[in-house]
Amino acid sequence: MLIFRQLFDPQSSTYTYLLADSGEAVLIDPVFEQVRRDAALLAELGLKLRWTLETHVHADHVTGAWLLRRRLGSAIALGAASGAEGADRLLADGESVEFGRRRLEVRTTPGHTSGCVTYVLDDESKAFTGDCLLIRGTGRTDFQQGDPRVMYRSVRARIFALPERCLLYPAHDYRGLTATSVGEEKRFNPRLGGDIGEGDFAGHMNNLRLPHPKQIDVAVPANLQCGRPADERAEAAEPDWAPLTYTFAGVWELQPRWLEENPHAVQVLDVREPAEFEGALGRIRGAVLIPLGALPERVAELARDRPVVAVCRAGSRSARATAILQQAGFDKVANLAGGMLRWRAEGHPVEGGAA
Ligand SMILES: N[C@@H](CCC(=O)N[C@@H](CS)C(=O)NCC(=O)O)C(=O)O
Ligand SMILES: [Fe+2]
Repeated sequence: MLIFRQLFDPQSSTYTYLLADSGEAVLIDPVFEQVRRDAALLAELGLKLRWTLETHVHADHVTGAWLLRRRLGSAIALGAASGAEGADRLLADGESVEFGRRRLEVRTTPGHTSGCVTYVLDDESKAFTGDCLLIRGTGRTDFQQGDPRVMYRSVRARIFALPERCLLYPAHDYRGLTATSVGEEKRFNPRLGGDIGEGDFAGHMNNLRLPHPKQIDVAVPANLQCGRPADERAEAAEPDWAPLTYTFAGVWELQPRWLEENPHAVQVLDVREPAEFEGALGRIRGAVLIPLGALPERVAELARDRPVVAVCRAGSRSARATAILQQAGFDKVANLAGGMLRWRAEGHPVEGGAA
């Protein structure tokens, strides 16, 4: 069964798409700053990332392709006309990229840039149009060899040639719209739908007068290297004080076993109510009790120079505690995965509690 997710980067209004089948995934247009999030989702869904696919060399954000390859071993592919270096595969018109039992077909759709491609799912139920066709709009054509007449022909001959029911997913939307269809855009696209001709479209596009993307001077050179930063150390530092897991929910988690083996490396913060702390589940030796409701007022009781591991009954309240601590400026914070329930179930030592 096809797995499909639409992910959003609020900074650049970029959509990243996850498609997967039989345990194998592709990401279309991943964003550098969202690699940690995307890797967490892949791990939670039990997916192996085979490919990162670019619709084009982006001007407004750096792709996550290089960083994902480094972290997860995925291969990088993008259009042959992109001019990018360092890809594992350069895609020509009509070629396919496979994942599980499914595949995406490559259609060259230049116009926003000369190297733009659209990826069409094998059954033509979905297509990923990059910055060629947007929802009731189009990508701009005023830089990176953009050309409105070329874009018009790409849309009309390559995208509008798909079945009307085919859902279209762009690389951006600046109003929060998420998807459209070939039938809808043929009728309602205000720039090139209906009877609008190539000259009309060029007239519209040549008068947009948009400011250049804020990131263009950083993004284009990095993306021409598939997202390899000029300074490789620019990669966001991962916490190294313990083997933490980042969840798609946005929480740093620590496994119970490591805490049992490294009891003096951290301060354990128990955020349950006093009766629970004294109750049947027991508590972790040395844990400091600050009930969650009192934590915002009592953060000063915790040392700022030692990592904090938050714990509660099942891991929910302590997850909230990690967010409160991060807001209060603590940078080494983690949630004890599964809380006291899992700590007990796995037989780790407790103080107090029922035998
Ligand atoms: N304000 C945005 C502008 C982004 C931008 O220009 N996006 C390009 C795609 S790379 C586009 O085609 N935009 C179409 C539009 O803004 O109508 C930024 O600085 O990043
Ligand atoms: Fe773009």
